[in-house]
Amino acid sequence: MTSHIKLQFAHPPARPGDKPDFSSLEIPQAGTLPVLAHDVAAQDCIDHANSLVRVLNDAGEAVGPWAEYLALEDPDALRSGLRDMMKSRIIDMRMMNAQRQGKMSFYIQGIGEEAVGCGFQRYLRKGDMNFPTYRQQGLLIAAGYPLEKLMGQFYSNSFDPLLGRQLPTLHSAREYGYFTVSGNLGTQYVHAVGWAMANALTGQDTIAIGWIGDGSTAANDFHTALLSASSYWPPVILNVVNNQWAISTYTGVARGHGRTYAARALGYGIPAIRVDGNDYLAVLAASKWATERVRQGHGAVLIEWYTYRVGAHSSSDDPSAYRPKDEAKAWPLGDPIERLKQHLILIDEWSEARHVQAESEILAEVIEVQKRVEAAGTMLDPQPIPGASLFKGVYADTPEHIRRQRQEMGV
Ligand SMILES: Cc1ncc(C[n+]2csc(CCOP(=O)(O)OP(=O)(O)O)c2C)c(N)n1
Repeated sequence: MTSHIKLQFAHPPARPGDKPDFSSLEIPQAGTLPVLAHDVAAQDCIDHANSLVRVLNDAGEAVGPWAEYLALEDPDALRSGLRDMMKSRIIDMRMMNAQRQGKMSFYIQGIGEEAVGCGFQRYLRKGDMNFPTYRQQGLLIAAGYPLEKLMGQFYSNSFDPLLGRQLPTLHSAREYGYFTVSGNLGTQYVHAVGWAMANALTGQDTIAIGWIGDGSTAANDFHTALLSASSYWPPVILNVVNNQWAISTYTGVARGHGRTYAARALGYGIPAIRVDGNDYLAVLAASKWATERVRQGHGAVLIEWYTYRVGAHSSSDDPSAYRPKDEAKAWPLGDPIERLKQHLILIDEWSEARHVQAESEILAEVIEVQKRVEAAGTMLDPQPIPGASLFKGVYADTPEHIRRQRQEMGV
């Protein structure tokens, strides 16, 4: 007897040795989708969840209704966005090198995805809370988080606010709206929804922002959070950063036969839009719209950021084992820094010379902080944090048995 039943397996369009192939992606023209009402219902988001909100066209012009809605007149705001993204990339490059030199154990970079975190941060207010993954460091950089603390966390030395108790890049910065990063994928979503519900119940007007990668949408927490957000309508923005890969697992596995991650939210009755995550202006426009919606009390919203993970998943990963070497260069939505730079040059607010100068200023700043932070200890030159730190920040009131253990340790 022959069975006609066969399982299907999602495969990326190209593997190592093949020519990168993005020909099956549907990339719409910039400026075609209308801006949605803040109280839009899920059933009226079908186009926005299946297409792509884009503002910058191939020539670098800002076009269409979302550009008008953004109405960004201050070029300084765009220049500082460009600098945030450049700083994020420079930090990534220097930290990856430091990891390769054996100065730190591990590093996770966000190269190619800088626009998402750096842009989104612009519309947050004090008291709002991100529940980020390890790849949203751009939120902290754009929030002006002190570089000493950021880098101290990687080196786990006395500059580290967490005193070496977390893996590098799993920051915790409550006062900067950055909830402690959990290494367990997906938890961010349930925490964000729960935090948003608690704040709504206690009459506060701050909002929560959950972050998840495309691969992690396969975790139960994604669905649990969407159901709660759908039932209780808390002030939460749920972000899916679709960067095409979950380590070596192609995005098609987590997506299944669904069309987009944004469309998945519509089934829960949650409005959703899909956005060109390499277009800094589209990121700003979508972030402005989503934060306004949620602050006005219209309930949860999901944004899928469509982007590409240029670097390796982490310092422990080798992407040449599972994807073509030059796939990142072929990504049809380009590089977020190059695209914003091109736009600013086009509107006479930037130049190649200013770009080179900004790069060297940012590099000098990062090197200066890095040197100071490294002087407090690296894995090549360990300077252990005093043992008493073990007992800090754990209990508000130290229980008797812990107090005794501390006494026994003599710290
Ligand atoms: C619950 C859980 N399962 C598995 C892992 C191991 N793991 C770490 S990162 C990763 C891939 C995540 O990919 P994605 O969600 O797409 O985010 P990206 O790293 O691409 O930003 C996996 C499977 C984990 N940390 N937690």
